[in-house]
Amino acid sequence: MEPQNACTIHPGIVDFNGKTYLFYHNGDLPGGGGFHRSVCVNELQFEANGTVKKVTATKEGAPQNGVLDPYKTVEAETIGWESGIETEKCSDENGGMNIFDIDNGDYIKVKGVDFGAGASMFGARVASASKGGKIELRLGSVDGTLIGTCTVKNTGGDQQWENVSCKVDGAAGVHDLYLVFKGGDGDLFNFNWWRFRKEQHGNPIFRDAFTADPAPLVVGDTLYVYVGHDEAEDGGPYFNITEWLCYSTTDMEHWTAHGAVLKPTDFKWATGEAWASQVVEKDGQFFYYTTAQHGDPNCKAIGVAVADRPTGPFRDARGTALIIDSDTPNKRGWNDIDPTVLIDDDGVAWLSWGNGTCFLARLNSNMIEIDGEIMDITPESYVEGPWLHKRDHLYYLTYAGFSGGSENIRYATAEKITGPWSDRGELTGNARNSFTIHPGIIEFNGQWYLFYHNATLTLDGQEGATGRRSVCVERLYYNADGTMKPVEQTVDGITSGF
Ligand SMILES: [Ca+2]
Ligand SMILES: [Ca+2]
Ligand SMILES: [Ca+2]
Repeated sequence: MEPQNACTIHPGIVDFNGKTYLFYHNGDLPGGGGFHRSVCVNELQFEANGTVKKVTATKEGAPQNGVLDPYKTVEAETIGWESGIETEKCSDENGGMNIFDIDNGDYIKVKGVDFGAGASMFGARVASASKGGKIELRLGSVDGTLIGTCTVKNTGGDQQWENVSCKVDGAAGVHDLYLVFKGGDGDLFNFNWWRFRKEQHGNPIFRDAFTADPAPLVVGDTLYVYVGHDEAEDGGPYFNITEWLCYSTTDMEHWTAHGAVLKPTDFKWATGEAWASQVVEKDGQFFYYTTAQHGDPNCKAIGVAVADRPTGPFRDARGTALIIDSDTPNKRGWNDIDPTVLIDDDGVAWLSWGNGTCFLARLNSNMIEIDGEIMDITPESYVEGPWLHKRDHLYYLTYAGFSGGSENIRYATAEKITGPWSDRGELTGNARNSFTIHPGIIEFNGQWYLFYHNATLTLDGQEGATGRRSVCVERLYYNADGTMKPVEQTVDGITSGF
């Protein structure tokens, strides 16, 4: 490369996305030169003999290498070109930097944004100590096609962050996106991040089958949800659940059905009844803790199956049930149901389960034996369906309680998993059209979710019912003291808001 108009030059060379790049500096920014330098990049190419071709420094820089995914959170400080804005350190959680000095007419250009089949919403994380303003979303140029306008109001401070959103129409395929800021005089607002949302159908999330008792599991970049397959017929028994199904997603928008991954009859001691269950991962193996009907003795029982992959094939890990009725003090024939497992930060796994009584026991490190005594940790208004999770240092026991003639979701928290547990009241109200409800709580890509079921789906002319349920999901938020904010069961699910 020829000398640039700064008093030094400095190479930095790297391979990225199949190309090689030369970083250097020049003095081309307005006011630059001498020791006021600015970093540049051009592509580096090689001769057949391995020597490097001479690089011509260009104003255009290196061509775009890939497209930008607008459906993942994009930092507002992700910039292809800008006019009038500056960056500063952001005080928001995981905020990195934020954009400030946003005046009327300033803009950010982001090149090569791949909207795919189409976007339906735009959301942004903003703060404003003034009257706020608007973010115009335009394609191709600063006055190009307007696909949406997002309004920002005063948030009570220039580091008081809130989410705002707007509907979007007409964005599909790859475009240069312009975020154009409009408003009155002076600083309008600060801007941390943004993302778009695809078209979605909301709740229930699975529409190819009736599904119940959701149990989410994150493995790498994929979220799996294990469910019971509801197949009750009108006039028949309330419940007819003969297998467990699995679905997966990487974006919470597109779900892949994996079909049946386990049946009660895969346990030679079981006769049927694929009731509530949970899968956890330990050392690359996947353990499926299930409820099933035991043959002899005739009772509900907890089994455990194991697989090398989250989608199976799962096989009985013991050859016998893990828990049968006589293992617990109240021998009612059907109270040993609904297992949940939490693997604690110290690697110790805990199993909780039960109808009417909530039991807790340590699992052996092999994950298929109870280690020590079975404790009773029954919380307030407990019915069944416990779900254990941990966030920071707090344990959460979320479960189906009872209110107004059917189940709701309640929870308790504790500093130690063995208790004492503090009652935290209702998390949700009753499920629509379903006597039962069942929580499944997980964090995925930085967002917490509550999975549950109702019975609002009509499929192949069959309406939802007690034995024809359907799995739904809502976003879950915490208060500063670690308690969970009450969750409203919605039709839109996670398709609206950000
Ligand atoms: Ca400005
Ligand atoms: Ca940011
Ligand atoms: Ca029992």
